[in-house]
Amino acid sequence: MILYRTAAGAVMEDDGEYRSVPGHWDDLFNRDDLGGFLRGLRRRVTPLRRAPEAADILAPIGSQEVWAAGVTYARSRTARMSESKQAGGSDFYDRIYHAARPELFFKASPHRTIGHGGIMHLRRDSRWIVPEPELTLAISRRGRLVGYTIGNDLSCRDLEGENPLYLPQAKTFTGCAGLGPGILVTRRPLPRTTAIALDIRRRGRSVFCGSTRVAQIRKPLGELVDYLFRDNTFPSGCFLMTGTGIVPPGRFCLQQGDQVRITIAAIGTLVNRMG
Ligand code: DO4
Ligand code: MG
Repeated sequence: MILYRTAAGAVMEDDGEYRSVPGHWDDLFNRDDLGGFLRGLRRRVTPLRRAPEAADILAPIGSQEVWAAGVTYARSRTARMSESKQAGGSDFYDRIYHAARPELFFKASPHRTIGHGGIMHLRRDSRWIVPEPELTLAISRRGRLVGYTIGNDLSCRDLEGENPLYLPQAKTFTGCAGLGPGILVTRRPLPRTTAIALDIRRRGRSVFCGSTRVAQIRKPLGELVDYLFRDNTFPSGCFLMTGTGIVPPGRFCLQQGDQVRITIAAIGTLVNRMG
């Protein structure tokens, strides 16, 4: 079951049928029995006559914070080591890749988060910006898995490479986080063979595509959540982007007008234009 947030309220999709879901988004997000509640609606609520229009789908976020884990894939470690070599920062990334404590950072508040079909923002003082396609966990205020969505951890490689202390500026700015289109509601682990695919299109032509698999993530996802919730509370729940395993080569940089498409088959495709 996929839960969408639309201008008219929450909508669930199940086996190609769409139903309105009663309730406030933050309350739904934090229901311990969300899966059971949605399954119950299949009997009680008549399906909508048609699917919500793509333009009506909002980011699946209410009052949740968006956090992110970093250097969870070998590809990310290699890319960070090379971008920070000149600044002498490369050792940090190798060490964090092997360390027990993961890299976790605040990524975005709801107002910096862009949903499916929305325009993300390229920082004007960066010359090296890439999308980071990331499996993203939705986690309730009690630390329980609500389900999975797709995240784009838009990142400025020149800033983070110049000095690791610039990380907050490289990561957090207006329109920096893509999220959606909806949340796959399940408590079950995703199969490790699940693919994450990125396609970047410029003037209708693909200029980069790549893919990875959930199995390439170095740490168990539950361990990332445990660290995130250590001495940290999330009154409305949160999202956790789990790191990127796809980094475009060399100095590849996004341009205004590019379309970024991220697909995780069980969840859908998150599409955003860069502005
Ligand atoms: O430390 C840099 C950020 C790492 C990151 O965002 C990732 O690996 O996805
Ligand atoms: Mg990332």
